[in-house]
Amino acid sequence: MSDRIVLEGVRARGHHGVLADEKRDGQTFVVDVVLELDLSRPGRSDDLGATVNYAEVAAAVVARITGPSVDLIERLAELIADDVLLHELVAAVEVVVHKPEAPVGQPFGDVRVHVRRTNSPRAVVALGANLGDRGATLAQAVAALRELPGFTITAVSPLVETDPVGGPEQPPFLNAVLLGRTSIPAAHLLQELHRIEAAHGRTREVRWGARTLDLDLIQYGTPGAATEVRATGPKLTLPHPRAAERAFVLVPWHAADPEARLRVGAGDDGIRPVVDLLAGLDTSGVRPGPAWAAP
Ligand code: PH2
Ligand code: MG
Ligand code: MG
Repeated sequence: MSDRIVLEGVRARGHHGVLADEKRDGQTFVVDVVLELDLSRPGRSDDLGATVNYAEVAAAVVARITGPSVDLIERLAELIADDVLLHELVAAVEVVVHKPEAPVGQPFGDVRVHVRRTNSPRAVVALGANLGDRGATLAQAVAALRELPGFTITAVSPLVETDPVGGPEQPPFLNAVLLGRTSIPAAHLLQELHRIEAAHGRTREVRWGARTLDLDLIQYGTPGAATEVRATGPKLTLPHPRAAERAFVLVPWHAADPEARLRVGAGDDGIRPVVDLLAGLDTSGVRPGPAWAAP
């Protein structure tokens, strides 16, 4: 990604430093921030909502400089990077913190730290089971994802019990949705989900038939952001083509993330709040499920 927003020379007085004098008297800190994000969408739409408002970034930087004292400019840079990465559209951020009045004890021009941090893609995984001890199997699947290197769970929905949708006559499902951040590429993550399914006795026979465990990759990356993966291959379709119609996915997803958004359709303007999609769906087949078993 070569698009970037550069904010340079944000300056304020702060009380950071290892020495007691620095904490008492304060000094000037200067911060540069480079945000890496796709600027072609705001470039086409002229919409501030499709980019990051640099005034808000500057305000966040000043709040950190003037905020609670830390010892190291490394720490200050990390905190600022974390703040900026809360913007989903930002793929990566570079933060430079200068401390031009630092007590270096020698004549010097500037001292600064540079850090670069990336926003790892978010992944949405739907879980389902309608054979065996459904709750225990789903809890084991969550535990397996927690152990998966390169995958960090950020939220797990409550369990819902749901009437089967499609397929042959079959018992009710327990469903849930799990959110995570991951450094695993989408196709590889799908393989890992299949591996976890197989480890729980799952065989792939009747389409939409009963199963001990079903793990579906619903969305990878943030819709509209550089992290988003859209795919229409034979092995991987992203976002999941039927998620927008499935109350057994959207109800628990919304419970885990009320702000969730899903891309619907092939066009560029199909990003919809999950809550709006739910408003048009019959959710009568979805009931509260049991409490999660401790995994
Ligand atoms: N999964 C299906 C088909 N139908 N119905 C419910 N209620 N829950 C599911 O997880 C489910 C389904 C295909 O994976
Ligand atoms: Mg499924
Ligand atoms: Mg599946």
